[in-house]
Formats: sequence, C-alpha cells, structure tokens
Amino acid sequence: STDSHYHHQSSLEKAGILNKTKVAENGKRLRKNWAQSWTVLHDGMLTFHKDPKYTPAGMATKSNQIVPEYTAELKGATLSWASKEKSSKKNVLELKTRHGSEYLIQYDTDTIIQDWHKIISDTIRLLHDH
Ligand code: I3S
Repeated sequence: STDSHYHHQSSLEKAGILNKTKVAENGKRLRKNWAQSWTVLHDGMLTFHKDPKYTPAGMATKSNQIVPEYTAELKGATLSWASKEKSSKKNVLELKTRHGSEYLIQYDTDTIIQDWHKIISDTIRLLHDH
C-alpha cells in the first residue's frame, strides 16, 4: 500500500479528481460528454460525482453537496488502456462493467492515472478471487 490508497475491510479505497465520460449503457453507445469528476473507489464500486468543486479541507462540510452521477460495479469489470481510436486524449483508461456500461477515464499526469489503473485493476482481481 501507498499513502494514496489503503486496505480497509478487505477492499481498496481511493479518491481524487479525474476526467471521465460514459460511452455506453446496457451495451448502447452514448455520446461523449467529458467532464471533471470527483471519483471515489469504495467497496468495489467506482462512483463519479457531479460536483467538481471539491477541496480536501472542505470534505466534511461539503460532502452533502457532492452528488453521485454514475456508479460502476467493479466485480466482473475489465480495465484496459484505450486505443487511439477511442480518444485523442493521452492517458485514457477504458472501463467496461459486466452490465454493459463503458467509461473512459483520463488524466494528463502519468503518475495519477497509473495509480488509478493499478488500484482499479487490483480491485477487479480481488473481487474475482473472492
Ligand atoms: O469520439 P469523438 O466523437 O471524437 O469524441 C469527441 C467528441 O465527444 C467531442 O465533442 P463533440 O461531439 O461536441 O464534437 C469532444 O469535444 C471530444 O473531446 C471528443 O473526443 P476525444 O478524442 O477528446 O475523446
């Protein structure tokens, strides 16, 4: 574990700002709508929030203003680096849930997206092994 994520009740946890767009739901393509999102990994679920106006120091008082937009169940999901055809942006991850939802997740800073790649992959693997 690093200080940016840790084991808690046998699941991995992490939170931060990412860029995301949902691109499919129930296998049906959606139009891209890239937006910044406060993103939380907890209990094998990845939740993207609508409110990007987040400051770490204000979490306790602002938590009731952070509205979930999408929740992706990681059990049975797959994660890969997106091909150039999927997006012109750099550092794009493609998350596909077992229910047929697909998300693109992006961040310009390599270390940030690599940390998310690792913890989401580790979570998918942990959920698969249990
Ligand atoms: O896969 P696409 O259609 O090239 O995705 C681009 C569009 O969503 C575009 O919006 P418009 O549909 O209003 O043109 C976005 O501004 C682009 O960011 C999308 O492409 P990238 O390569 O950035 O994922």
